[in-house]
Amino acid sequence: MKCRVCREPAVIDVRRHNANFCRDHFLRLCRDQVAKAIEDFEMIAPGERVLVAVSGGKDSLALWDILLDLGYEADGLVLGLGIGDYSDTSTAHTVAYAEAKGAKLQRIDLREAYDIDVPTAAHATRRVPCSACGLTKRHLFDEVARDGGYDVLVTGHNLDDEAAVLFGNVLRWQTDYLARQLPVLPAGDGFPRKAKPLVRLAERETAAYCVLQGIDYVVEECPMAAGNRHLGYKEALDSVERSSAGTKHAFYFGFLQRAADLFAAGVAEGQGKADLGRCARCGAPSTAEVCTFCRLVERSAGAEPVALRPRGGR
Ligand code: Q46
Ligand code: ZN
Ligand code: ZN
Repeated sequence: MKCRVCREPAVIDVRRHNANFCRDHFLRLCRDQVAKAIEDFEMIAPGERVLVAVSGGKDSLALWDILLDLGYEADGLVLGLGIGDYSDTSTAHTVAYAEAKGAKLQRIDLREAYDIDVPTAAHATRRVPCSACGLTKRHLFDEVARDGGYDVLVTGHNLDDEAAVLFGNVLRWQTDYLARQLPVLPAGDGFPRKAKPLVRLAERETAAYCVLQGIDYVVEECPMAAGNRHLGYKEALDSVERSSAGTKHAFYFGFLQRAADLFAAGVAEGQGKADLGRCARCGAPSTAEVCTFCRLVERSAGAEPVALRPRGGR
């Protein structure tokens, strides 16, 4: 197995590109793919300030590393979600990376800041954990980006994630979601611009990137994710990809090139609904007087902490 670029021994094969790469050329491939996504979709302009939503997993740490390498002013934000050991390990990897790199990291611990954690908030509000978690993350990422004057908030969604979400949205013809499933969403209505610079990299590649760069990341999945639909869609697409390399890429980028505009037509610009008001408590854009996050905190703060429960249990 030889590197496609330099003919030295290769360390990884990328079947989607029908090629093998040595360490250096694989790392360069990853950076080039991120740079291409940023340029093609106009995600980040030179000189803009970037906030990276970091989870401590391979994707967000690889993303942060590549952005710093490409010369962007990229700060990290990590949330202590209170999901048992998983959250502690995730935060520890993120802090270790930031310290080693001398990168700026902001931390918000839900228990310290709001007296809540994801399992307890899910229980108190009768939501499934990923719903309580998702709305909390979106709220806090948006808030920190807004308050910190960042131009863009980036997340570590990779090609496998986006293809799986697209697959789920198509299976259920979620046309509203399809209209917004883009690699970049413009700022608007008090929301920051949001971008996913890893859409040209597969999960296996971000993992290999971290290993080759010596970046330690949390390997376990979140315990709340077990059995969720998203993982099922990923497995289904993995099995297609195994017999036909490049299918995920063709599926996702084919959607962007040929179908996304059709769904987006008629949907108002920006990310929120028109005429959004502001939450009376926190000032976030909201359709109600008090936003969903403030209501979640109101109902969960001070509640007896609940033990971790597998998904589906309440
Ligand atoms: S962290 Fe949160 Fe994910 Fe865990 S509880 Fe669900 S949403 S699975 S990305
Ligand atoms: Zn090479
Ligand atoms: Zn609020």
